[in-house]
Amino acid sequence: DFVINLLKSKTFLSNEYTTKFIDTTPELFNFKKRKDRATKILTYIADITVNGHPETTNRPRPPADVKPPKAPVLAGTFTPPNGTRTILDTLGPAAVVKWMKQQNQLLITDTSMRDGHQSLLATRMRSIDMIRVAPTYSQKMSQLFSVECWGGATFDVAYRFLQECPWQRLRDIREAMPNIMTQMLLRASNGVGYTNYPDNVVQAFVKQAAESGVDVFRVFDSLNWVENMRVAMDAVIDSGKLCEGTVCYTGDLLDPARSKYDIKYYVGMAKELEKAGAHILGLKDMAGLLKPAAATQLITALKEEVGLPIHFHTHDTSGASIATILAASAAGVDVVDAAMDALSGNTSQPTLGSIVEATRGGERDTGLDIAAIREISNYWEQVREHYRAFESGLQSPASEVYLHEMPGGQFTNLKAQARSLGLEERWHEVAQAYADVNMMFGDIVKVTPSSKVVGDMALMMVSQNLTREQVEDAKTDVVFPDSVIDMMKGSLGQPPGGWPEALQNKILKGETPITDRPGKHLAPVDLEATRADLSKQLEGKTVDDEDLNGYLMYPKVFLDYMGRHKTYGPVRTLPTKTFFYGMEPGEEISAEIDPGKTLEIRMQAVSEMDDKGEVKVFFELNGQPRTIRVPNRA
Ligand code: BTN
Ligand code: 3PY
Ligand code: ZN
Repeated sequence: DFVINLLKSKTFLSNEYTTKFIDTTPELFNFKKRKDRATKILTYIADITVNGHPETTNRPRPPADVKPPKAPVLAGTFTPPNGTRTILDTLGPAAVVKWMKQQNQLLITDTSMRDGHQSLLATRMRSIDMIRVAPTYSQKMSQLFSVECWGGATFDVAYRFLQECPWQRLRDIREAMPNIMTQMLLRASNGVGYTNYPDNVVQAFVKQAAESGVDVFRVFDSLNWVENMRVAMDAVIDSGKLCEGTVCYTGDLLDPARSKYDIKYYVGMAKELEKAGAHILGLKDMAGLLKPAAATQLITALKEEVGLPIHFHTHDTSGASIATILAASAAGVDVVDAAMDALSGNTSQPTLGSIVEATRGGERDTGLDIAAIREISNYWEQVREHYRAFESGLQSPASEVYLHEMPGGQFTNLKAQARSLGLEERWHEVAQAYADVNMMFGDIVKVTPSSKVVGDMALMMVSQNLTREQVEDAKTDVVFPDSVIDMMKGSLGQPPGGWPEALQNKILKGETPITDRPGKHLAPVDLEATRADLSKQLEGKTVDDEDLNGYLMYPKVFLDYMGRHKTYGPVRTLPTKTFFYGMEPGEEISAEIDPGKTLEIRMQAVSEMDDKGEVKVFFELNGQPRTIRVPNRA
């Protein structure tokens, strides 16, 4: 019943639930028998029940008795306390910066809804599990600096694997949590994709993200090339939201043998970002490599030389990140990222509750309510159980991260890729190869998408038993992965000091690389022509700006999503267990497909397969019997 109450509460998706144009234009389907949304959802449940969900087949299952997660119960009505969003909304970005500088407490960004599940659960967390707890954040965590809940890998995973619209997720969270700033991760010219996009596509995307609800944009470049960040940064600044221009940390500041990335390098880049108009300086330690003593040096230097508030992001892959957080805090960092306890640790962010406890009573006391944190974390703990299929199986922190330097978000992914290539047993060789490739490429920043290129190369070397010497040897023939060829052509931009020439020549076989901004070589997209063309592909329907921007980022992924949406309807309203595992006879669920329009679904039974290979699934829908036939593909 809590589900019903929850769904009735103002908090849950008071917007439209579904991808607008399909659902509001039934005439689209006149060419065949039109199915209503309830029938589509029943078809989905029947199909998953009979055939399983492709993403969870052969993966560990949630405990048999897993219960729907219960969000904390909130007092009837409340006015959200003022938070950072209130300042941004009423006074603008400069006022937020001014406010930040006046604060003594260590400010916190909660990453549970983005990097937390991206790094622990393969980015598979569904919107419904986030939106349900957003009102609790609004009411009890209003002192948070921001909630990171969008961007990075979440954008395409939403369409591709979760069959839901990322824009709607953003609007829903925004509405349920109007007083705290939302934050997104933007890969500068790579948008939320893996390759550079034309400038006007990046600009349109940022404009839409700002309109749909993003307040803080963390903008980084995968090679730390400021030149390639300006288009995105300018677009953020123009939108009136906060631009967090970001330096990615790599290597080891304390190692004299890794002098390429020294204090001077980081301070220099930070100053460039300040000049480029950043409101906040992001320091992004995507692999969790910044050691405590290095944090003291680096934050102290940045504080002295740059006038911007500093926002530090790290990962706990080594297990040592809390020490670094405390060192950064003592050196005067303004904001740090943390994940709620149940979604923290290992390749995710450091533990939010533990940071709150560790700083309590000191000069940087966060002022956050530890009881509220426990309540919210208990909710995330129940949520996490539903995603066992996506757990990495990583058992412990590992100092090996200082060898391979893989970003937290890539680690488990690359491990899964290695497994699928039959290289699981050779994982530690992959880790070593990853480190070798980094040095071979000139010691580069490794973060999406450059990290993926290094990973592709490392897997290739291990699977073909190639050593660094062989790859570098002009006389040994090597077939390089496309992503490596592309990066050496300059398609992701330029690393500090350029690419190693001999290797680049070998890879490009005489082709001349570009050395200026890839965006300069990409013609602007005719947005209105694209909209018209997309509309045609979608049988004549009006295409709004969110859908247009989704299509521009990921044309095929978006179209596939739309195709499935036509068949299965607003499956985002289903409980997570139902979405991934279907239903059992006797089970009852509800799904609110529009504000106030709730489907009460009871599954009765599943028939034997008939001679056409079909199975009948018997439901009760709002008390009325319904039978759905699906092919048995199992
Ligand atoms: C996905 O493709 O992973 C998410 C959407 C669900 C697609 C449904 S699941 C049942 C049926 N079997 C498939 O392989 N695809 C559809
Ligand atoms: C992303 O780009 O998705 C990242 O999380 C990089 O760290
Ligand atoms: Zn991260």
